[in-house]
Amino acid sequence: MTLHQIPNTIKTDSFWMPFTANRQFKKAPRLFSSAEGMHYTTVDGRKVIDGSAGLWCVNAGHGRKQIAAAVERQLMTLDFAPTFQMGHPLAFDFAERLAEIAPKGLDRIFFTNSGSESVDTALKIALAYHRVRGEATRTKLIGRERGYHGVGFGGISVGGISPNRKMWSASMVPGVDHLSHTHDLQKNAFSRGEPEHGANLAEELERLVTLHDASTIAAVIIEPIAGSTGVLISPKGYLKRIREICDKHGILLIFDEVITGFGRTGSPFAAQEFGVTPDIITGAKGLTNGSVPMGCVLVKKGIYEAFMQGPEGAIELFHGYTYSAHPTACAAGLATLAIYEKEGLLTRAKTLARYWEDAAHALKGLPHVIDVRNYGLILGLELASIPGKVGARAFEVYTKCFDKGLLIRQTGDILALSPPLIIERPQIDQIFTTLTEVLKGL
Ligand code: PXG
Repeated sequence: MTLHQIPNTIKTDSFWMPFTANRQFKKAPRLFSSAEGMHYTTVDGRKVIDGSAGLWCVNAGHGRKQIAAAVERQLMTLDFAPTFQMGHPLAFDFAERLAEIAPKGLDRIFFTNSGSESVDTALKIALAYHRVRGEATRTKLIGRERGYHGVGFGGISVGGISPNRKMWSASMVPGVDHLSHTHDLQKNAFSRGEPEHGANLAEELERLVTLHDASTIAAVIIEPIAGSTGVLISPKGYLKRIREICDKHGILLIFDEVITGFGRTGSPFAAQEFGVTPDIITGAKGLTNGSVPMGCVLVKKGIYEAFMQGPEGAIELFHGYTYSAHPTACAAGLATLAIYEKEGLLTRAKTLARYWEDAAHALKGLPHVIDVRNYGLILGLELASIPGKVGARAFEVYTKCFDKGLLIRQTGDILALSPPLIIERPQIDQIFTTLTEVLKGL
């Protein structure tokens, strides 16, 4: 088989691929057939180093036998159990274990099946929380430009990426406003870690409070590091100031940690890394090492308690999914947490961050590179766009990297890297050697 050729037994017509240029892809499909550790293997037998942990989710690396064994065991023992007015022990065990690694106080856990569901769940909990406390006028939600919060109606409404919104602009959740994004290449290009400039943008929240009145605002949702939009790291002091303004006005703060959770920044959650505790955290992805779909919403105990009021026999929150705390997902999640703990993966990014950073910033000066930004084991690499062809240059880098055995992510003219947290230094070198070769050859 030639490069990219797929067995002619595979027909590509029926699968409508998500967030993909379907026609272009199907002309030259890129297909993986197996994965182990830091590597994928393509259907034509090539080894590809995983520079993106799948889609920011395979934090403990691929093919973890302990997770597979736990899933198999669970499927053979209890394949499904309802969690509506019923339960199974693993759901409770898993929630307790998560509460142990969560920021202090966020020890009530709601389970979902994806990041998008976690976001919509968090927004619904925030709105309902104010209502059960008798502040039913707090109905507005504040998101951010360039924010990504999944693809549910709640998530796209608070999100700030135009193509994800425009088709549905008349169907958005009402009462949403947005803060500005914090991306400022003029002031912050080639920052190492948190950028110096931009904390003042948090004051926009005060402006929105003045405009709408605090009594109308339920919650603010923010990614501590925005991933999908192209790795925007919050400026120094920004998150802390947002927290202060929320506290001052009784507004709930939600951190969307779907990508920053589970060790990506060097702490279990970005909230701990940046020393700012939100009221609610959304998670998914690394929760099960990407092995079984699952999401979680970590909620402050006080918020949970606010719901535990009325008659004891009354359902407190009319929300949940058939597969909330699915036994197989819980088994995968518990095995994942055990690996994270045994191998120190929730803090390992901290020990590699400096090496990663130095390797990344050596890309400065290569053709078309207009920014390198990094935190923990995350890299954003921004290229100058070809006039009139936004995204074309980065897509070329993306495909050339793939041809040279490196998987990364691309959005617009930004490339994002977020390797499994098990990565070793020689593999970091390999990733940056490949990137350098590709950039030099543009
Ligand atoms: N919130 C955040 C912050 C995310 O990054 C979601 C919510 C939605 O999660 P689900 O599980 O519903 O997809 C995400 C998802 C990329 C990439 O390459 C990022 C995501 C998904 C796919 C690709 O940056 N993030």
